[in-house]
Amino acid sequence: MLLPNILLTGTPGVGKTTLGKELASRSGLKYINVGDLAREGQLYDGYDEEYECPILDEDRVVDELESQMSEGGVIVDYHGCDFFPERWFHIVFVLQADNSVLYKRLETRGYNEKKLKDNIQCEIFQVLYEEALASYKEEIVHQLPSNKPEDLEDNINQILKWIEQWIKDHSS
Ligand code: DAT
Repeated sequence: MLLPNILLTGTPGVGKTTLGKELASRSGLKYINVGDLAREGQLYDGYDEEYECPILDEDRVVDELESQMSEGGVIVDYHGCDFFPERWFHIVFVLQADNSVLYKRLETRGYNEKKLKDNIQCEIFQVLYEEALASYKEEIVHQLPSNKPEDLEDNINQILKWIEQWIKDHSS
């Protein structure tokens, strides 16, 4: 059976992991968190002193994921999307949260002042939405509100329906 690949992207803290894991458990698709994958495989290329975090080795991440992505049925979660091959994804969701909501979530994570400010600005200027539009066909890029538990439930139900329809459309 053919299965679709789904990209969940958006500013850190918008709820990608929460949605991705729940969606995987309800759909049977596989969930991959690119941040975790990079940590486990040490897929890094240097260190960013300003943001105090390792720099992702994008080429190695792509190589690492290629065979699974060609098989299909993968939900990918990452706060960036311009380095993945366009052909990998059948649909792209950009999660969004209100500033006040996101601020509280990132504060709880213990982000420093600079990291907090930069991430809130990233959300205000819709950086990830613009990146998704520049990297994928406009008609497969969708924004999803991710402020409250009801949003999560609505998003899951909507995506589950889309997966079901995609499978029907691609079975012969
Ligand atoms: P991300 O993976 O985008 O960094 P996350 O899934 O770790 O974000 O979520 C950050 C926090 O927000 C976490 O404490 C769970 C909470 N959260 C996520 N989606 C939510 C929603 N729709 N309603 C309420 N809280 C949510």
